[in-house]
Amino acid sequence: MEHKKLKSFPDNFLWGSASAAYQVEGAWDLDGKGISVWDKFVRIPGKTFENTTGDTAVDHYHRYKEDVALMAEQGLAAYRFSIAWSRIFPEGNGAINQAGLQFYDNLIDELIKYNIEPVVTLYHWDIPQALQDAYGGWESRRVVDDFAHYAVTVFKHFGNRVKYWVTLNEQNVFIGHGYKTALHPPGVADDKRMYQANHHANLANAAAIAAFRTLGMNGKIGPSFAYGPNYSVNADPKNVLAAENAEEFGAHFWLDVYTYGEYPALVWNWLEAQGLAPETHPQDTELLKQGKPDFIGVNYYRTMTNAFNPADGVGIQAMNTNGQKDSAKYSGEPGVYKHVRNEFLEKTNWDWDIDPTGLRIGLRRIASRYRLPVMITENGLGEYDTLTDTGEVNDDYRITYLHQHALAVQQAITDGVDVIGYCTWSFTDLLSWLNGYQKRYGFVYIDRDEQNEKSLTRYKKKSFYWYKDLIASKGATLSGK
Ligand code: BGP
Repeated sequence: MEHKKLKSFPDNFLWGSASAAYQVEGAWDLDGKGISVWDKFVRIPGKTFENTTGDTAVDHYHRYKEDVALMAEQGLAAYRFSIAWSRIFPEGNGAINQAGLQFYDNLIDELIKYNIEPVVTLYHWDIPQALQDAYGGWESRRVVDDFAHYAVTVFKHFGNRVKYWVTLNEQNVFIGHGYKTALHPPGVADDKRMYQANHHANLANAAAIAAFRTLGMNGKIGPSFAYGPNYSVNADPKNVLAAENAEEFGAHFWLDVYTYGEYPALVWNWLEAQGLAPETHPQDTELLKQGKPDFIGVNYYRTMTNAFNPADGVGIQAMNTNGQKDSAKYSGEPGVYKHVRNEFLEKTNWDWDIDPTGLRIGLRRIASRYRLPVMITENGLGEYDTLTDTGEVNDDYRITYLHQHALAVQQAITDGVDVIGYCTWSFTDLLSWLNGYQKRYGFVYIDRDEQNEKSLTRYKKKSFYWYKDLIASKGATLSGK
């Protein structure tokens, strides 16, 4: 629908930006921090682009005051960041590391000093290695209690200052890459183990939210989901069916559990037939139903386009982690769907389709099926940036991308979707898990690359000023009204 006039963004809209502990902090073994699975994984040669690590990352651990001052200068209303579980519990459970709490106390206090709302993610992929060693991390039910205990600890400690919490970041990605493609730790490729680990993550998510309710926390909580809405390549019914399969397996399979405490029957039935359904306990459904979130966090980067895939069809194929356009191959799930090229969309140099309308479509689908508010917890463009001799980065491509996506959010709000915030990915440049430092997302350029930490100096990009103006206008500059 084409609206004659777009609704204004709400006054309390959270204009934000986001990061994750491993990607920005550095200080991987400082001040009592334990080792996480990523600290170990990146040390296996060939796992990341040019063997990059987050050992120093962009040194946010030591430079958080400078970074928060830049956020304040930009006028950010919210900053989403994650707590490194192994900074608080170096062994995953047991003794608390006070220095870990202190770091996040300092960061939160600094944000509040400038009226920036902290949005805190409990888990952005960095489970303590000690729990991986002790019982296989997400593959054991024991993780549910340990995660809930960690969550309760940080709720109690920071809850007087933090009102927005994200439980798990992109469960679909850390489980998929951890246990199917083997691209993330623990580097397993086994569907049966994947669905079991995923079930435990569902329980952990629900246990954290249930504890949040029991404690009577004053705030809102929800998971962040990597949502790539699915299209059919054309109107051939067998391709439309494949696209619906992709939406069931790629979205409802998680979002239904978060919202309704139940797996979608269609996927569950398929998993049972394949012998892949996870082992469950009779009391699981009761716990899952206690995990209903206050909002759904959406991390949106792209849509996926689908076609029929026969039972002996294509499976997992190579991703593009080197920034050479057209080097990615399209993956699929044999007998279910396969992803294909969308000829209507441009791609980034990392082969991600650029599709602002897809964000509007995704928001509407969530509103329609789940009837919950949405916080966009990530959206951004990963691209090469060039720092000029005069210290400028003219990232007009990023401005265009963000402008079009923020406008799609405004259109979705006008359609009737309850969107409570928009966090770009990311505030500063940071480590891209598998793509090193050359795939940049930030408003703030960081002087470092894969080979060399260089000066780590911060430079404001052109997009920094664009977002500053957008926030100051409360979004009015988007549609020119
Ligand atoms: C999301 C993650 C982020 C971030 C982003 C960009 O999946 O939650 O942590 O990395 O994607 O992805 P990438 O770094 O692979 O380009």
